[in-house]
Amino acid sequence: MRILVKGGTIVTASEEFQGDVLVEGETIRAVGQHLDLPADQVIDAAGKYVLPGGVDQHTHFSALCNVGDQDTAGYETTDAVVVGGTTTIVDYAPQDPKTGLLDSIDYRINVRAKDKACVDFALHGMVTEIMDSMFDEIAQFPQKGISSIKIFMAYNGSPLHVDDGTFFRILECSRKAGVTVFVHAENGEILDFLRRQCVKNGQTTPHYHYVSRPPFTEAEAVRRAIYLAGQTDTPLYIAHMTCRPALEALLQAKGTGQRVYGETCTHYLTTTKEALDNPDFNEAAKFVCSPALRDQEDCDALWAALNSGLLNAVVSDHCGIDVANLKQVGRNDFTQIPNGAPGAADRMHVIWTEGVAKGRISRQKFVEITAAQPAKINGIYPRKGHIAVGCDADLVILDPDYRGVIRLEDNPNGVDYNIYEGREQLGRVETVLLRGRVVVRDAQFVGKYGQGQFIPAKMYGSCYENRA
Ligand code: DUC
Ligand code: ZN
Ligand code: ZN
Repeated sequence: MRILVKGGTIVTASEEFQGDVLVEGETIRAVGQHLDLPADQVIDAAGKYVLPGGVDQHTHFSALCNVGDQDTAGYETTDAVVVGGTTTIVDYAPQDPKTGLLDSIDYRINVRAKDKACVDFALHGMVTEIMDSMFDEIAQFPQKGISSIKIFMAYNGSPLHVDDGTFFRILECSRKAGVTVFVHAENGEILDFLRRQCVKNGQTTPHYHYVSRPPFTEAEAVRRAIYLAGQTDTPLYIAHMTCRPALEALLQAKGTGQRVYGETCTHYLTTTKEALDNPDFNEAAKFVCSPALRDQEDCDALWAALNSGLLNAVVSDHCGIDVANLKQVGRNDFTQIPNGAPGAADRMHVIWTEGVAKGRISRQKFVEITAAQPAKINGIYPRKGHIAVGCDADLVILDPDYRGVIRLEDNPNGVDYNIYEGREQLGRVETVLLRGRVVVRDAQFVGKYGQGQFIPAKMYGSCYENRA
């Protein structure tokens, strides 16, 4: 099957030009101007942008919530993600109870995602229960195509928490295997104290979620993580950065030549902590995520950090947790509210609207932070995140003239809310190709459940390059 995408404006992280893309089978066969080649189907992209399919390097599908014993929404809900213009996710693979890293990864690929995933997916290993065997397991990541591991400095008292000694050992064995270490950087001990103190004082509404997670607890952990990574000469990737003091720590470390990198999330760029002040518990609980939402000046600092290159990617940190169900356990105590919100289906539209359409970032920067860099960091570039001969034919055709409003009912995400509900939407993904097949037409899913494949990653992702 040959598909010719004709007359669009092709945008990659490095260039923008009018042209055509010829797709044959699953890959891109030709890119150029006035391609006059036979095709089974021609898609007219005149007046539209042709972008690489989005790569969201931080999602949590079918994963145990940080509070309670239930899972987030599963891979069958990734139909909404592809409608939103993301064709690849790098999903977290937490350990299943009493199970090692590798077995948990296998189970995810062969059971959890099988016959369900609508997007292609790579995986991050994720430590959620410290085991002696895990250091040997990380050494085997290259054979499995897993190029990264995440650890939590927060959540003291839960199996998620990784102490500094274990973190140090993980840094060492990851460097030897070419695995990139992603860290959730918040000072767990101080958070534990502040949260207990709030509850003791009867301060139990979602408002106290951000009161008990102040920016300095993030900044301190970022500095400590950077220091430890520096001692082992391991590149470090800081997940979901939210605030100016944490960015300052990243900037200082980069200035010394250390290989340190960071991402932020759609919601930290576009939503402030006042969302947690809503007197309606349900409305406030939707925005309980960690780290907490911050101030407008932090949002502004994050946009600036994307433009300067200090931050490399915008991710969704998608967690499908129903507010009518799971979040209710924290109705009388905010510390019991499972953390996280859905966003993988909206990331591309919200960043296009708030970033490109409102003049905060260029179109090329958009591609860089939503597709190209995440693919490079995770060892799946240029197969993913780029438009060139030989790349997977993952293409998004976006209509910049669309004007609308984000509504859950227009793209149901498998969760009972959308944190961007009612926001204006400027521009819309109309057509999506996943490995050469049209899976979204007229902004509707027309693909198949199970069409998504596991994409093995190459080790030594881009964080290992370029000693600054
Ligand atoms: N960290 C994440 O990365 N996602 C959800 C909750 C958390 O603490
Ligand atoms: Zn985290
Ligand atoms: Zn996350």
